[in-house]
Amino acid sequence: MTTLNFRISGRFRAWRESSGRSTMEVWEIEEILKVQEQLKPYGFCMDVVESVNVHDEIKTGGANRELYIENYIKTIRNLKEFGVKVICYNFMPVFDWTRTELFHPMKDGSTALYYEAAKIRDNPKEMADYIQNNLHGMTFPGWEPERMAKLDELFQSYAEVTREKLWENLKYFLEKLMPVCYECDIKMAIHTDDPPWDLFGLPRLLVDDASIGYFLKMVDNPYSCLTLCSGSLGANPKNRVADIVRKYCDCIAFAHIRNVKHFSNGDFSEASHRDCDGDTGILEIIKAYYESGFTGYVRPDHGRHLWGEAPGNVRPGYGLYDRALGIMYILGAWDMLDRLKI
Ligand SMILES: [Mn+2]
Repeated sequence: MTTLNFRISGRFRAWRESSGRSTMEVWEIEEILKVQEQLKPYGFCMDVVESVNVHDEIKTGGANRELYIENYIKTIRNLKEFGVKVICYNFMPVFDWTRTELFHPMKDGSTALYYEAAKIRDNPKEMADYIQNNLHGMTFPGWEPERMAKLDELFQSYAEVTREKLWENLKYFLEKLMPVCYECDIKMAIHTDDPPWDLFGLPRLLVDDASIGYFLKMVDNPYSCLTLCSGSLGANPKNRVADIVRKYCDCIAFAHIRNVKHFSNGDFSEASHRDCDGDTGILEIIKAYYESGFTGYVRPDHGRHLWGEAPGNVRPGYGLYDRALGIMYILGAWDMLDRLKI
């Protein structure tokens, strides 16, 4: 029987955010220890850590990048002490994941994250303010208030960063990390860009089959892997996510499984994990992982806000119930594939 590993990476991320410290600093042993103690009673391990964020100085190739790369390396070494095997990160300029509405009403009475294409053509500040105001004191990696307060400066620092330059800076960063990753036996798993297209004139790199192929060739090392997010790639209806899974399965260290629904005007909404509720092809994706013999880590990604989850009491996209339903949906499909196996 093929094994599907679920891990509680989201919990660790939530802790980092609530700690109120900048994600750009070194993650110190004492801090990580506190998380481990929090996880132990539940029987969870820390194989996967999400959102060890990459400083903008590294992405832009700024004057202080060596310092931040050094910090990153120290964090990798510290995480190694706790048995971490995979670090999920992203290389998106300025904004992390981007949505225009955090609690969009759905037909079934729930709410979900929503992307309205027309709004993205406007001022990025408006969107950033909207996100900040609707987090109700919660923070997200990549949306730290101290970063967003300096949005003009941030955009300025990316002014000269072309797509080619951004690829170069990613390569530089990874090549510095690879010997440490080998030594620590920790894989760097880049999250695909969300959504997978340029935003506000900022280039985005991991957006489709071809760019993923380019990335894997650029730093051809078993410790440079993918966090393949079906929801982020699936936001572009042209991306056939199940085919991408089959093609690059050996390089996927961490799978995010999530569903999105497209609209003809370019908008998209997040949806339940159930295949027919969206357009991502969740069952085909699970089948692709199964048939490729995937043994990496997987988690349901974002979910709807259900049963009283509302602004102020839930981290947008990270409701408890729908992600639990997502786990059972994925396991149900996986178990059925196992059952049908000849
Ligand atoms: Mn994801």
